[in-house]
Amino acid sequence: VRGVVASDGVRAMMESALTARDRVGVQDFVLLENYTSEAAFIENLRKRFKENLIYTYIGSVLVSVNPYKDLEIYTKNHMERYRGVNFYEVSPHIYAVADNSYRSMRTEGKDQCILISGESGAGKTEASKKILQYYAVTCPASEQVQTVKDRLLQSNPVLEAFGNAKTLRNDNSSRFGKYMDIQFDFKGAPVGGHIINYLLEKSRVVHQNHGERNFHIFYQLIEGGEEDLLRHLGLERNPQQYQYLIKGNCPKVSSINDRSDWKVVRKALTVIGFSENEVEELLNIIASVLHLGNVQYGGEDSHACITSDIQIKYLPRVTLVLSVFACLHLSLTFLSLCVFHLQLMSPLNLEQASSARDALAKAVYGRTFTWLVNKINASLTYTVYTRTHTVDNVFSSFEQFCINYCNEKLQQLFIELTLKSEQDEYEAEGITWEPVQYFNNKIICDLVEEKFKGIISILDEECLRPGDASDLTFLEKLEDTVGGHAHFVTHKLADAKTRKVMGRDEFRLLHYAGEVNYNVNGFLDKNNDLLFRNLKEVMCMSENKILTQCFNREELSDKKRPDTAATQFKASLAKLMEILMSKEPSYVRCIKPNDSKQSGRFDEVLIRHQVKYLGLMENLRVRRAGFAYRRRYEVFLQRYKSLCPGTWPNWDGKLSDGVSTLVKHLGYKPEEYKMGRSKIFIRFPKTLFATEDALETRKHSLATKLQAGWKGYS
Ligand code: AOV
Repeated sequence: VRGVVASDGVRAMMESALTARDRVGVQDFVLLENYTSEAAFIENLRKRFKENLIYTYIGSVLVSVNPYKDLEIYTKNHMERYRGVNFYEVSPHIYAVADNSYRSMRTEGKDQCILISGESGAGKTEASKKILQYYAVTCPASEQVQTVKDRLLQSNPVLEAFGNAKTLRNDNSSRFGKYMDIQFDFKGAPVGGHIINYLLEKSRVVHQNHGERNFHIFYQLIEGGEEDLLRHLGLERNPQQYQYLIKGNCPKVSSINDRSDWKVVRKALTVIGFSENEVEELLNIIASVLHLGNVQYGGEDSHACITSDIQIKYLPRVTLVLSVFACLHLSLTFLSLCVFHLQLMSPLNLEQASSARDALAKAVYGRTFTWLVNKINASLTYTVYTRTHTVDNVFSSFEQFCINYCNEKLQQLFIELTLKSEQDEYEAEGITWEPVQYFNNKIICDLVEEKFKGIISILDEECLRPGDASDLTFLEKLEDTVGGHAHFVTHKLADAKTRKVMGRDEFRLLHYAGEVNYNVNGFLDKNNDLLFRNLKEVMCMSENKILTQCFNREELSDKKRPDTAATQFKASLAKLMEILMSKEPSYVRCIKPNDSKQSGRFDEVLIRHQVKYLGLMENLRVRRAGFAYRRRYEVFLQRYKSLCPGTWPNWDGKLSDGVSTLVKHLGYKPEEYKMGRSKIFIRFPKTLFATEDALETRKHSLATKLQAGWKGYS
C-alpha cells in the first residue's frame, strides 16, 4: 500500500508546479503576473471553472462562480478540513471564509461580518446557507444552543417562502434585502440571531412580469395545503383562479416542488415557535390577499362598483380576516375626505378603485412580512451576513434604483475598508505606504443622497408638492437641479448616440459598475407608498391578531406625514453602514456564469460585466499595489526552510533572521521584498513562483530517491 501511495505522490509531483498552474490557474488572483489585465483575470477564472474549482481568492476576498450543479465539496469531511486551518494551506472555499471569520471573533474578540454580493442568481443565498450550515455543524452546542441552531436554519425556508419568488433570472430569487446577525457566547456557541429586512418588492403581490411568479407561499399553500385547510380558507386548488397569480402565466416551475416545499415551510413555522393560532391567522391573511385580488370592479369609468356576484363570492372571503364587511366595501369604492371638519365621501373611478385595492393588498402583505421577520427575531435572541442585489439592467424601476444605491454605498464601504486594512497592515509592520490611485464613488453616492440637492431629496420634494406634481415634473426638476452632474444624463441632455437608447421618461446614472437607465414611471407613487386613510382605518378594526399588530391606531392619529419609502431606505442604509463599519468585514463576491442556469457554460461577456461591476479589478489593484504576497515569518520559514542549508532542518535563532538567511540564499534582490515586524512582503509573484518551483523540484528528486529506495527493499 505504501508503495502505491508513494508512486501516486510521485506522479503528482512529476507534474511540475508550473504545469499545474497552467491547467488550473492560480488560487489567488494576487499571484497573477499581469494583474492589471482583465483578460488574464477572466482566463484564470475560466481555467478554474472548467476544473470545477469555483472558488478563488483576491487576498482575503473570496470570488465564487455559481456551478449550477451539486459539487461534492460541502460534506462534513470538508467542513472538518477547514476547521482551524490557515487560509492558504487549503484550497479556497466558503468554509475557509466562515472559519476565518469565526476564529478572528474568538481570538481577537472583534465582531465580524461577511458581505456577500453578486447579481440575481449568482449564488448569494446558497453561500449564506453554506455559512450557516458550517456554523451549525462545527460550532460547539449544548441542548439549548441546539434549539437556536435549529431555529436559525429553519428561518431560511420560511423567509424564502414569503420573500422569494421565481424570476426570469433565478427560480428562487430573494425579493428583499437581508442582513442577518448571529450571536455567539464566550464558548463560541451560537446563542441567538437577528434579521433585518430591507425593501421587500411588494409590487410583486399584485403584478408579475411574463414568466415570473408571485411569492412562493401562495403556490405552496394552494398546491400543498390540506383539503380541510383550503376549505376553511375558501381556496381552490388551482392558482389560475386567482388574478394575483396569473399575471406572469407561469404557475408551475420545473425546478420547484411547491407541494413538498409547503411541508417544509409548515414544519419550519412550528420549529421557529409559531403557535397553531398564529399559523392560522397568517394563512388567513395570505388567503385574503388572493381573494382581494379577485375583487374586480364594474360600473362606469367615473364611479367604480363591486359587482354583486363578486360581493357574494370574494368580499366575504376577504372579510374572513377583516370582520368589517361594509366598511371595506365602501373603502374599496369611495375615498373619504375630511374637508373643514366635514366628512365627505367621494366615489373612486375604475382606475383609482383598482389601485386602492392593490395598495391594500401590498400593504397587508408587506406589513405581514415585516411582522414575520420580527417574530422570527423574537424567537432567536448574532457572524453576520448581508446580501443585496446588484446592478440589474432589466428591471430599472424605483426598486432597482434603491437597490443600486445600496450597492453604491456597499462599494464605497468596501474600497474604504480594503484600503484602510492595507494601510493598517503596512503601518503595523513598519513598512512605508505607497499611495494607490482608485475610483472613489462617493460622487455617485452624493448625487443620490445629498440633502436638498440629491435625487432622493428632489423626489421627496415632488411627492410633497400639492398640485400638478407627476413623474415627469420630477424628471424636469432633476434636469434643473442635477442636470450638470457628470454621472447623470437624460434624453434631453444626452448626446445623439445615447439619445437613441434612452426614452424621454428616463434618466441614466453612471454607476461605478456601469450605466443604468431608470424609467421614472411610478417613482412618485412608490415613494409615497400611500394607503388611503379609510382603508387603514378599516384594517385597524380587524380582529386578526397579526393585523392588529401591523396596523395600529397611533398611525392614524399621527398628523405628521410618514417618511417616504426612499427616505426610510436611506435611513436604514445609513444604519447598516454604521453596523458594518463597527465590524471586521470579510467578502464573498458571487458571479453568475451564464443566463441559462446551465452547468459548465462560461459566458465571457456576462462574466466580464460582473467582474467590472463587482469592482474586482479595482480590488485587485489595491491589494497588489504594493506587495503581491505576504506571509508570517514562521509560516514562510516552515514551508521553504528545506531550500537552504543554513535553515534546514531547524532554525534556532530569531524568525526574521532565519527568513533573511533563507531568501538571501535563494538570491532575492533587495527591491523584490521587504521585511516587516512579523511578516515578509514579496513584491512580485514571479519571485514566489521561483521559490515554489524550487520546492517542487526538491520534493520530486527526494521522492524519486525514496521510490528508488523502496523498490530496492522489495
Ligand atoms: P442569489 O441569491 O444570488 O440570487 P441563489 O443563491 O439563489 O442566487 O442561487 C441561484 C441558484 O444557483 C440556486 O438555486 C442553485 O440552484 C444554484 N447555485 C448557487 N450556488 C450554488 C452552489 N454553490 N452549488 C450548486 N448550485 C448553486 V437573488 O436571491 O435572485 O439576488 O435575488
